[in-house]
Amino acid sequence: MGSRGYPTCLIIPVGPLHVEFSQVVNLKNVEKENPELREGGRYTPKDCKALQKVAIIIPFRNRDEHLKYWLFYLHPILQRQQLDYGIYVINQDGEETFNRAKLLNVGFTEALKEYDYDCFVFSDVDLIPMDDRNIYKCYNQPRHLSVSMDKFGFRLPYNQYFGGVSALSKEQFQKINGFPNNYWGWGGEDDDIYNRLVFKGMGISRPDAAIGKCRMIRHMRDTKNEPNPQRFNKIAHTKETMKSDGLNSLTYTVIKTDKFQLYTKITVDIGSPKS
Ligand code: UDH
Ligand code: NGS
Repeated sequence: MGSRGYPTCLIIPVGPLHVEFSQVVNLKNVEKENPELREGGRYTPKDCKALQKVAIIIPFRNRDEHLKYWLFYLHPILQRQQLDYGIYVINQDGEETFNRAKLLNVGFTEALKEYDYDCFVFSDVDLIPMDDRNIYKCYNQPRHLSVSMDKFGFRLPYNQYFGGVSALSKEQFQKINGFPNNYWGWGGEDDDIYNRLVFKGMGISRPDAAIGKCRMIRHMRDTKNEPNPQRFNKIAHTKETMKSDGLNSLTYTVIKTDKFQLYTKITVDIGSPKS
């Protein structure tokens, strides 16, 4: 992309956005409303130099209705933010217990095979920002973006909370050996990531509570994502386990890659708790 010589892109935000989930989203319409997207959900600003090259990684299984809302709301926001971005939905194959953090490691690795991304935004499929000044980019310190969620009364549930939506540069991610691979089921993996950042001497950067407002699409608990009974014991040992559990121990098999107009879907076999 010959962006050299172009001026840095100027962001003109809207500010607070109206977000609701009453209307059904039709993806054909979303495609029409976002004509500048390239195959796989890629966008590059035309006449200016993007601030950053951002891969957005979404851990996924069986949440197509949520994904439609996410694509409907996020594509226009990300384009207004003038990011050179790509959307990667990492779909866990099979019926084994869900593993959010391992899927995120896969997303990081696979996205880098496609393009020289310098920033990675990890987002749950059911979280929509309510203000486009919450920029989906990386900062000097790892960024927590979903700081003010409706379900927590628009505040942090606890100070160390790092779940929902976060952004790490390639260097920040590699410094912590990526995310843990062995949190199967719900809970704790985001606390483990927080621990990793702290043990590597980093701090968390956050937008203020007004700009960080976001809505979660209400839903029932998923099957095969029950609370992990080992999570408390595991987060007590991050300091030792992070050396050998992460990017340096990641194994998986890509089953299928679909390049849609609005996103890239990578279906992956990540094994099971026993393997
Ligand atoms: N995810 C899936 N499929 C699953 C499980 C998780 O796509 O079967 C992804 C999805 O991106 C989701 C994220 O992983 O947003 C995190 O899932 P989670 O179950 O940890 O978190 P969430 O906040 O639900 O979505 C928490 C339990 C909800 C119980 C609600 C009872 N009213
Ligand atoms: C903590 C979990 C986190 C989780 C957070 C919010 O207790 O993984 O709650 O959960 N940590 C442990 O269980 C050790 S939520 O209210 O969104 O379901 O992200």
